[in-house]
Amino acid sequence: MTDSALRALPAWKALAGHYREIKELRLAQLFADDAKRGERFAAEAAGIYLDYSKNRVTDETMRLLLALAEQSGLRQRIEAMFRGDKINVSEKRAVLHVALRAPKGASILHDGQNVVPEVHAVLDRMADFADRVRSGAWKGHTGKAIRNVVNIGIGGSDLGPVMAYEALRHYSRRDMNFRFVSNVDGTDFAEAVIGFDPAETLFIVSSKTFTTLETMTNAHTARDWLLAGLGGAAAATARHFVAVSTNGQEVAKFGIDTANMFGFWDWVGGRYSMDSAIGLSTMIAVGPENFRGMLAGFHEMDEHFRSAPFEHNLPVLMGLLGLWYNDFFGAQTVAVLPYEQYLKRFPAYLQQLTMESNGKHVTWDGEAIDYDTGPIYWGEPGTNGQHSFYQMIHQGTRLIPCDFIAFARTLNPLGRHHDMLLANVFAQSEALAFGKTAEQVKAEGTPDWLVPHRLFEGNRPSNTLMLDVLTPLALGKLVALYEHIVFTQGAIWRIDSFDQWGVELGKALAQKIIPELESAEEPKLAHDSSTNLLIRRYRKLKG
Ligand code: G6Q
Repeated sequence: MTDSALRALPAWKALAGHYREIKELRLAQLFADDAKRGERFAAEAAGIYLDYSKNRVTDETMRLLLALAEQSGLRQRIEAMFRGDKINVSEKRAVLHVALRAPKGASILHDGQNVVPEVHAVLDRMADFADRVRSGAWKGHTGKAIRNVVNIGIGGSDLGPVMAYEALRHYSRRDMNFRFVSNVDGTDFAEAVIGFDPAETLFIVSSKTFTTLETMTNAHTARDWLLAGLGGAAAATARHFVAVSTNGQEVAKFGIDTANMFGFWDWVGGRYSMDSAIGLSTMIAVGPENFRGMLAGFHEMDEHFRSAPFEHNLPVLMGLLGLWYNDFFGAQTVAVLPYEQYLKRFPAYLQQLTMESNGKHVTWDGEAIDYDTGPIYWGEPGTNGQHSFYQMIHQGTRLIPCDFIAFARTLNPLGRHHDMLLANVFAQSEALAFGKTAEQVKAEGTPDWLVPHRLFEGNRPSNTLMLDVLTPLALGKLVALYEHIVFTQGAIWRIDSFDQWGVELGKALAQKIIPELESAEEPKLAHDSSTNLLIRRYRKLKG
C-alpha cells in the first residue's frame, strides 16, 4: 500500500523516526537538563499565556512539528479560509465565521461581496432588540415586560449559547431568567418553563435551517404552552417568539414575523455560530456592549492565528502538540480542565466543536485515512474533577494529555479560595509531569507492599493556559483559540472540518421509525431482529 499524502510528507516520516527515539524521554530529565525549559517552551499572545513546557517534546520535536505544519500547507489553508474559498468541499461552502467578528470597516469577501457590512447590520438589529427587551420597552401580549428568555435550539444552535451564558453569568442581568431547551425529550421543555409566566416569557427559536426535528417540535410545544396561558393566537405568537435562522420562508410559516427574525448565512457552520445571531440570548443576557467585547476577543485571536509565525502561534502550537500525542503516542483523548467554575459548560461545547469537526474517516478528497484523526475531548472544571477522574490521569494505563485553563483573578474574591484553586491547578500539572518515585514513597515510611500503589510514574503531559480574568473579551479569545486548533489539525489531517455527514444516518432512520411507533395498526417491520424486537417491546409497554 502506498503512503497517504500526509504520511508521505518528509516531516511526518521524520516525526515517526523521532518518536521512536524520544518516546522514553522523561519530563523530569528534560527539566533537569535545561533550567530555562519553563521559559523557553512558552508563548504569549492576545493576553493568553501558554506554558507547553510540560509536554514530551524537545527542540527537535517542535522543529519537526512546525515543519509538518508548513509542509501540510497550513499557511495556505488559513489564507484560503480568510479569502472565502469554498474549503468546506463536501457542502461546497465557504467557511467564514471569522467574518462574524471582523470590525466594522473590514472587508471579507464571499463570492466577490464584502460580507462585513451585512454582519454589522444584523448585529445592530440584535443590539436594538436586546436593548428593548432589557429595558422593558418590548412588551409581551398582555403589556408586561419580558423577564424570562428561553432559547430553543440544538447542537450548534444550543451548545454555544448555553456555554456563553454560563461563562458570562457574572455579566448577565440577574433580574431576568435564561433557560435553554434542546432535547426532543419533553422533560427538557417541561422543566425549562416551570415557574414561568407566559406573559413575561420570550422564546428565541434558533435554527439555521428551521427544519430540525427537535427544535421545531419544541417550538410548537412552546407555542401551545404560550397560547394555553395567554390565548390570542397570532398576535401573542408575534410578541413572544423571535427567530434566528437562514430560512425566512419557514420562519414565516411558523407565524413569526420576519421583522423579528435575525439572519445569518450558509458560510457559518452551526458549531461555529455562537458569535452570530445564534448568540441573541447571550446578547440579551449580557448586553450588546459585552457581546461586542466578546467579538473583539474572537477577532484578536483570529488576527493572531492569521499573522503570527507558527512558532509563536498559540492555536498552531496547541494543534501540533495535540496531533503529536494523537498520531504518534496513540493517545485517544484530550482532557480540558478549566479551573473556573463559570466555564463548566466549556468542555461540552468543545466536544461538538472538536469531534463534529475532526471526527472524520476520509480526506477532503474522499480518500480513506490511514492515521488517527480527531481525539475524544472531555473534561470538567477543577477542582471537582480531581475528586473524580483524575485518578486515572495520574495512575491509569492510558496517556491523557490535559489542557489546564486558569485565570489570575477571580470574579468572586472570597477569602483564600482563589489561591487554593490556583495552587491546585499548578500542583496537578507538576504531579502529572514529575510523579513520585518509589524511593520518594519509601522515604516517607510507606511499607514496601504499599509502595506500588502510592507511586506516580509521572511523564504525563499537559498544557497550562493562563489568562487574566474571565471577561467577554477573554471568552472570545478562548473559543477562537480552540476553533483554530481544530482548523490546524483538520488542515494537517487533510479533512473537511466543516461538514457533519455522520449525523445524517441516525436522523433518517428515526424519521422512518417514528410512524412505526405511532401507528395504531401493528406495523410491518423490516429492520434487523434486534431493532424489530425493541420497537415491538416499546409498543407493548407504552400501552
Ligand atoms: C453544527 C451542526 C449541528 C446543527 C444542529 C442544529 O455544526 O450543523 O449541530 O447546529 O443540527 O441545526 P439547525 O440550527 O439548523 O437547527
